[in-house]
Amino acid sequence: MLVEINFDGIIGPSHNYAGLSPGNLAATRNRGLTAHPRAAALQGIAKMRANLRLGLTQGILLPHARPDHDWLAALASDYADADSHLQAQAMSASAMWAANAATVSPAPDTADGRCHLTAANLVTMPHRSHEWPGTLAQLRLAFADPAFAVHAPVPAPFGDEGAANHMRLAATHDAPGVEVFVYGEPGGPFPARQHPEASRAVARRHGLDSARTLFVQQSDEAIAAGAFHNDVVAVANGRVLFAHEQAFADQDRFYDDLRAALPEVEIVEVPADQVSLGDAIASYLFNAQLVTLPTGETALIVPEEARETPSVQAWLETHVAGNGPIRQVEVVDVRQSMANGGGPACLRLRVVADPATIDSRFLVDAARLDRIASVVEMHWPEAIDADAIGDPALVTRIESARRALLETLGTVELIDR
Ligand code: SUG
Repeated sequence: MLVEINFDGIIGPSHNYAGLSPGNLAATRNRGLTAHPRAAALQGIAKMRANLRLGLTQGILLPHARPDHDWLAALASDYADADSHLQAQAMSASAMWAANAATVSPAPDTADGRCHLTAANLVTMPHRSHEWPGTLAQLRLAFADPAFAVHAPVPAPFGDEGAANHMRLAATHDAPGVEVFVYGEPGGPFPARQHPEASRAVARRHGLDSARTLFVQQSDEAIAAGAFHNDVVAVANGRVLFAHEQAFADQDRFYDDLRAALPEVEIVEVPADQVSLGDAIASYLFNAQLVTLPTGETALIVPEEARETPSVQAWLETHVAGNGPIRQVEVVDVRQSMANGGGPACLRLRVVADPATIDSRFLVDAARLDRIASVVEMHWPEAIDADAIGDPALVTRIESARRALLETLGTVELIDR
């Protein structure tokens, strides 16, 4: 039986605020702050526990080997001698944002009836450009069953940021769906990270039906206002598209095409005169997990920041009190990730699959989350100052913390990745 599984990136022990992502306003604003990796990882675990309580199926992706010595070696450098910007890029815990790990096309959408996953190349940001080998190694383990086809990234220079720029709509998760790829065009103040050529290549590899595949341009205003990924201004689940009025370059045409491909679609558009693009991006209203509960109702899992933004709170209250498709709002605290521009939806990769076909080391229940939390409590650094990342004692601590997690989960084969 096919169900939607949310694979959350466990927040790694090197989580820090180095301000590495221009165009990501939170990360830039918080550059230099002291980060709290232990609290960060426990917040992520608490979010997963809450999702289990809602009756959702939960998976995990693991922190990558940091610092990334292989990447530094390819640059003819090593950690101790590297310039501080290379140290920060090699140390980044950015693999936590699993929405950028890959693009996933569930089996009902593909020509060969397998679920296809393409690891994202993330070439636009140097600190993320070396994530893919670690991601690919994990995807190949977790999805080794013949029910899946796991692909290496699309080659550079075509930037691909994975599921953060991809939406899937379908009458039910196990029915054929419409896949929407959202790309950006360069020319604005910030980089457009998703190249249309990458999206088209992913769609071809996955064997998607062109009648159910849309390529849509993200609006320049959204990128300029800080929506560095589409999932900061839009999210879809089942037959519901939830989007800001200014998310797309040609909103009307997109909606027409979507209605033609999926007549039962329900579009929930938030008008700019009720929630400005600025408020949407600051609150991460759309970087929410839009999920189907076991009852069949749709729930929205938002960060606390959404509740604290008056225009957003007012919109949510009115929508839930009315007859809109979102029937329930859940609130989670992921503030440590949020300060780097990563909300609830950034932290997860959705895969529609039969859980029995997935390597069980990548699936969690409450007891397994308790074991992961114990490792985090014992081994994750309490705090990392931005100017401390070159400290050799910190490097040792981070590496042994990750080893302890891999040993607990039985995944030591990933130690160098
Ligand atoms: O790529 N932040 C991430 C946040 C990714 C959010 N993901 C989604 N929207 N799906 C990024 O900008 C900040 C890292 C730093 O500055 O240290 C960072 O990489």
